[in-house]
Amino acid sequence: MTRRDNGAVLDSSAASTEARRPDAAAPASPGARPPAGGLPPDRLPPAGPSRRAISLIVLAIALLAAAVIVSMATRNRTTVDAVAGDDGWAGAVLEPTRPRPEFTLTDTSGRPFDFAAETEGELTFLYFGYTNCPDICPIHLSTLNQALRAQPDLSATVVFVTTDPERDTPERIRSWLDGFNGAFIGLTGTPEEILAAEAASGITPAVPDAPGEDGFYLVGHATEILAIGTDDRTYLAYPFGIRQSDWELDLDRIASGEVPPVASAGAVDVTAAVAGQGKAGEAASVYLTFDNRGDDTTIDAVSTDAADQVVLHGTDASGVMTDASTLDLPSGTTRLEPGGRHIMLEGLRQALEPGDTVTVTLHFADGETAQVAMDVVAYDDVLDRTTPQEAGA
Ligand SMILES: [Cu+2]
Repeated sequence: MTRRDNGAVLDSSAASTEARRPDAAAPASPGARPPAGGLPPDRLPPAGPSRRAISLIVLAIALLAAAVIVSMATRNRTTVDAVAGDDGWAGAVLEPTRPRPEFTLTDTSGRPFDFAAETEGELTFLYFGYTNCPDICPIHLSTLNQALRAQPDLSATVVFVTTDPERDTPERIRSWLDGFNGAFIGLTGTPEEILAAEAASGITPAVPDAPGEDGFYLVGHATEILAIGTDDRTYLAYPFGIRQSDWELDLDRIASGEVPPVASAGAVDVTAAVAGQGKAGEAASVYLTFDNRGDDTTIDAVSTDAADQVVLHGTDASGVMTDASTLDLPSGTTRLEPGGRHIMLEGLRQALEPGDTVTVTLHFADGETAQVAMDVVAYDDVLDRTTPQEAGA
């Protein structure tokens, strides 16, 4: 159940940011394991301000946390239900999944590293931490390295981004990573560039603590390792504390071509999603693939902030496109693809261009909803991205 809880916490980056702040202020030893369900940055409380100021801050944070937890519990019910299905992944499945993050930093040889371009199409593990970290960073990276070594047929790229660019020189990052695996990629940049990379990855920004008398300081940072698939979706997050054996189970599944769904609602998984490009004021098509593990069901409506209205287009017996008010999803696989049924976003509020992301919400007849975030692709890529893929999917 702990893992399910993590999935819920990670559901939206905004919620997880807020939810984690209280942990950052709570007393915690750098060696302590985070409580189940939360992913606290590994940091000590600051030593500076007065007790009264701290207790006021703690009170304010506690109230904020309570509000966030209540609102999360309300807003994410569907997701919690969905994640509690039969997915069984050891990592927390991100719902909705996100595209591969786009940012550029500098690698340990001093060259610019365009993350999305350099790792495109590769299974990638992305982690933000720092080399002076007393335990979480070394244990987490070492566990990942051992799990990957146990799966030698699986090709994966591991990218470490420092959250402490002042002390973590490229040379220091290189020698520290070499202690785990010489193939691990290390990145650094200006504090602004690193913040941008954290934001692009949906990761809580790291915050350095005040230095002690000896000048040493810890850095509070998010502790999840993100997994980004060969389909360029960020679909799993591994919180600190995950065991090597659990990680190996997920790597087995990934190696056999299995991927976490784009989104889930009840017994329905959305296993692929892509949107075509479109100009502002005009229309764009959305193509989804559904895997319905339960009884026949129906999507009653689709909503989005990206367009004035959403129309479900069906095809009648003679192949003529017709407006349909609902979309039937019989048990099994249903594919919306070019030339067949699709979802039209009409009256785009702004242009959708390749590389953008668009989010729609599916409303099922039984009251379930699912948010689906997808890449916008150029017309000439639509067929490639909607054609069925083999390999276990
Ligand atoms: Cu760390």
